[in-house]
Amino acid sequence: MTKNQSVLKWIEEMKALVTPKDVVWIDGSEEQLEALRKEACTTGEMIKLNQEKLPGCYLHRTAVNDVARVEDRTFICSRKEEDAGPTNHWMEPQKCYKMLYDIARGSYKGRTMYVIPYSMGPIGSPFSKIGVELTDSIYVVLNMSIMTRTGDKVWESLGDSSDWVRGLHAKCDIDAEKRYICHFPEDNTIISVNSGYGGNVLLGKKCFALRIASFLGKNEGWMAEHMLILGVQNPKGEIKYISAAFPSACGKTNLAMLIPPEVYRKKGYKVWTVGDDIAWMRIGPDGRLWAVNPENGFFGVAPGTNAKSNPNALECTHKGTIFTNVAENLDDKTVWWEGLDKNPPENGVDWKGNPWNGKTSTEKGAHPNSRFTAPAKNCPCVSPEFDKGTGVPISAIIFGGRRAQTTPLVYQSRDWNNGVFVGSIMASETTAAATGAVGVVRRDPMAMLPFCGYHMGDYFQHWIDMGEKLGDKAPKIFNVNWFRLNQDGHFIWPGFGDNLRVLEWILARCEGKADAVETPIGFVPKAEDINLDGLDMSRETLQSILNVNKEQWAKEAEGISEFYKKFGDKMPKTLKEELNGLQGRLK
Ligand code: GTP
Ligand code: SPV
Ligand code: MN
Repeated sequence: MTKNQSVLKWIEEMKALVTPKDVVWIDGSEEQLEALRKEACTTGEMIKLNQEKLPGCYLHRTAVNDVARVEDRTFICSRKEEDAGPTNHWMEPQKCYKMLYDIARGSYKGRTMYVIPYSMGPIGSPFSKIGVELTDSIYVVLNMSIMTRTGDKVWESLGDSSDWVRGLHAKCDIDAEKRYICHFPEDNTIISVNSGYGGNVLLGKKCFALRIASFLGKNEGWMAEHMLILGVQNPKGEIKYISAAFPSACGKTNLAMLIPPEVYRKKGYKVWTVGDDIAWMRIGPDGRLWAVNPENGFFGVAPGTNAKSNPNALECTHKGTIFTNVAENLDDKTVWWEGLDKNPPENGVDWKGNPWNGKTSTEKGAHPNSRFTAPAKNCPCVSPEFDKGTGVPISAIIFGGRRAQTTPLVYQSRDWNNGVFVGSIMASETTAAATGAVGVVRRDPMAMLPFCGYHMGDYFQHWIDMGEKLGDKAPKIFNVNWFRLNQDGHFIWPGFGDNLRVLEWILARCEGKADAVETPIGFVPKAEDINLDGLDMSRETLQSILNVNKEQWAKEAEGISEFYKKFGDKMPKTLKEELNGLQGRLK
C-alpha cells in the first residue's frame, strides 16, 4: 500500500463513484495472484487448463461483442478539439467525464475494486512511468500482472510524487452501445467502460504506453511508438538493434521473435527480442536514439502462430499464459487456434463458448483476434538487455504494412525527413485487431493512427524535430512489405524467419556496406544483394517484388495528397515538400 496523498485521494473519489463492496490492493505477490486465479475459476471467469501440458495456463472468453479494440468509441479528450486532431474522436473533457461517471456510477456494487500499481518500463529506469489502474475484473488484474511490472515495489518507486497516470476500468454490463475508451492527456487520466477486451482494458498498454505517452513524449522530447524492438547478432557476435512499426496484426511479434533460416543459423546469426509491440525511445547521453520496451509480456495474436511460423512465440505460451478467445479442447484441457496444427479438437468448445467439432465444423474455433498473454521471460530469445533501464541503441527504424501491391519488399528512405515522409504515408489492409471491415487499405501513419494521443500534424513535426536533434546519429529509416501477392493470391515472399534476409541488407546499408538502386520512392536493393541461399526463390521472382511501378505510385501519391489535406495548417511544410519531390521524380 501507499501513503501517497494524490493516489489515496483519487481512490477515495473513485470509490465514492463506483461504490465497491471492498477494495483489494495488488501487492505483486504470487500468493495473492494464485488466490485470484482460484476465485476466477470458481466463478467461471477463467478456465484452468491442463497443468501438466500447460502449467500455470488459463483460458478466458470475452463477450462475443467484445473481441477487439473499438476505434470508433475511443476518444482523445483534450481541452481544445484541435489538439486531438482530425484522426481522433474528440469529446469536451467535462462533458465526457460526466457521461463516463454517469455510466460508471455504482457499477462496482457488490463487487471488488482491485487497485493495480504498475510501472511501464523497468522500475526506476529513467524511461519508466507509473500508472494506477482500478478495475472490477480479475482477468484484468492477472493480465496486467503479466504485461507490466506490478505490486508494492511500484509504490516505493512512486514515493509521494503526483506524476502518475490514473486509470479507471469498469466492466459495467459490457454494453457495446455504452462502451467508451477515453483519454484525458492533460489530466494523465484514462477511463474505460463496458469492455473486457485486452486493448480496451489493459490500460497500461495502448491507452497509457501509446496514447498518453505519445502526448508526454511530444512535450518532454521523447517518442512513444507502436514498434517492436529486436537485436540481430552477427557471426562476429556484434548486436545491432532495430525498431519496427507495423499496424496491428501485421507481423511485429513475428519479426521480433524470428528464428534465422538455417544458412544463417549455421553462420552464427541470432535474433534477440526486446519488445513486440511498443517502444519508448529517448536520445541518450551519446546522442544516439535508445529504446526500451515498457511492457513485461506479450499480448500476441494466436491464430497463425505455430511451430514453423513462430516457434519462439509458441514456446512463450506453454506456461504462465492466459489465452483469450481461442478454442478449447475438452479431451485434454488444452487450447487450439486456426493455423496451430492440422489437428483441431473434435470434442471442443469454440471462442463463443459453443460445442465445436474442429474436424467437421465450418465455423472458426478461435476468434481471428484471439490472443495469448505470456510473460516476456518465457521467450527463449528474450534479450539479455530486456530488463536494463538504459535501453538499447537503435541503428535502423523500419515501417511496414500489408500491401498486396505497390509497395516493394524493402526500400530505404533518402534521409531522416524523407523517412518521416515514408512513415507518414504508410497504408495497410485492416485486420481483425479492431472492429470494422477487414482487408481495406487505409492510411495508418507510423502504425499510430489509432494510438496517437494528439494532433497527427504535430506528431509528424515531433518526428522531424527528433531527427534534427539526432543529426548524423539518427537511425536510418526503411520500409518493408512482406505481403505482396501473386496472381493466385499467394504471398510471394516467404516471410517469417526469411525476413532476416531483408534485415541483413538493412543493417549492411546502415554501415554503408551494401549497394542499392535509386528509385523515385527511395533506395531498393539490387536483386543480387538479398541473400537467397537455401531459399527456393528465383532472382526474377525477387525482382518482381523489388520493382517500383511508377503508375501505381502516381496513384498512391494522389491518395497521399488527399490524406495530407486532412491535417490543414498543421501539416509540416517539410512533408508537403517531400510529397512534391516524390511527384516530381515520378513524372
Ligand atoms: P499486434 O499485436 O496486433 O500489434 O500485431 P503484430 O504486429 O504483433 O502482429 P503479429 O506478429 O502477431 O502477426 C499477425 C499476423 O501476421 C499473423 O497471422 C501472422 O501469421 C502474420 N504474419 C506475420 N509475419 C508475417 C510474414 O512475414 N509474412 C506473412 N505472410 N504473414 C506474416
Ligand atoms: C493491437 O491491436 O495493436 C494490439 C492488441 O497490439 S491490443 O492490445 O488490443 O491493442
Ligand atoms: Mn499492437
